Amino acid sequence: MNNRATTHSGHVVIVGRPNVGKSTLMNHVLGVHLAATTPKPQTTRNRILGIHTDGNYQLVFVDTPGIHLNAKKLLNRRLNKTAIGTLAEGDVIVFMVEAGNWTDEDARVLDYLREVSVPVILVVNKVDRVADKETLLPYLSDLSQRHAFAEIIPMSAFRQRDIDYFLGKLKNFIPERSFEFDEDDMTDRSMRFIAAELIREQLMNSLAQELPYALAVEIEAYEEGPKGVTISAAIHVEREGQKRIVIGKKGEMLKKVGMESRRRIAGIVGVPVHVKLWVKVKEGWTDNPRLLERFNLDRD
Ligand SMILES: Nc1nc2c(ncn2[C@@H]2O[C@H](COP(=O)(O)OP(=O)(O)OP(=O)(O)O)[C@@H](O)[C@H]2O)c(=O)[nH]1
Ligand SMILES: [Mg+2]
Repeated sequence: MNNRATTHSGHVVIVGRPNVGKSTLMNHVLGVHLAATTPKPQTTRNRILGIHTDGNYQLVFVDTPGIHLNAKKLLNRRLNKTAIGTLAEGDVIVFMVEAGNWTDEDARVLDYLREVSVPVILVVNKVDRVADKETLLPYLSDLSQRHAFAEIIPMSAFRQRDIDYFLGKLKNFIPERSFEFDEDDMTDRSMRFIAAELIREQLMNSLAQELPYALAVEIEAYEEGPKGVTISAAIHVEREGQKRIVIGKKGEMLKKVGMESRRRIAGIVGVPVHVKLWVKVKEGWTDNPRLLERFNLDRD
């Protein structure tokens, strides 16, 4: 006889403009640094699942690229398409904005959300950044006029008690359904994919403004041996000049990125990790359908 309590399971799609903290929220729910997060917009490029199983609830978070305006390059159009494409799979949508800010890009995201039939929860993130908390009330009241949100939750994705409150609210929207994944699954993505993301994260963190968008990381080998994991990755840039910057003086930049990404990846796999990096020039890859496909940027 099956005496297990009824299970609940559903997809929680997180959308919003770039840099509001979507991936940070997912990582803090999971308690693992799975998705790349950086202070720069357009960090996330793919749909990534983060699976949070707690008792008889399985919440499948769907992290998405930030929806943005002025998407001129094919890469940017793909990012928007990926994000918008995930809306259909949500049992509930989390629309994230940044406390105190409402931009044209936020408005564009909301336009897409007006078309969905499932509940939309508005998460107002980064409240820790608001010095004068009194300014928050008129801001929240203005947002509540813009759409019939199922909930409005101000929070900081860094604060555990905010995460706990958010999860508690979220559970009300998760239907009775059998689990889709094993209880200890954390993501739908391979460690190869996650490793490439965490290497790109460290590159984005280390490089100045424009260059991060010209980068793609491709794992050429991922070998598990008795001494740990050895990863060989190619970093693709668009121009020779960019290659020089990524390598850095006497290879210092590459060395730093290798060390930091090694630490991040080891934090997930739990064994020592070695990272070998190469830089290659692929002119115009951000507008090239064949190369976008090769770098996993064609589907989702
Ligand atoms: N102060 C503060 N910073 C936050 C909070 N949440 C996220 N951040 C920071 O905001 C920046 C962007 O976070 P991400 O999680 O990469 O944002 P994102 O929405 O996934 O961005 P894209 O992937 O580019 O769409 C990072 O520097 C985070 O550390 C928060 O609650 N408070
Ligand atoms: Mg992200």
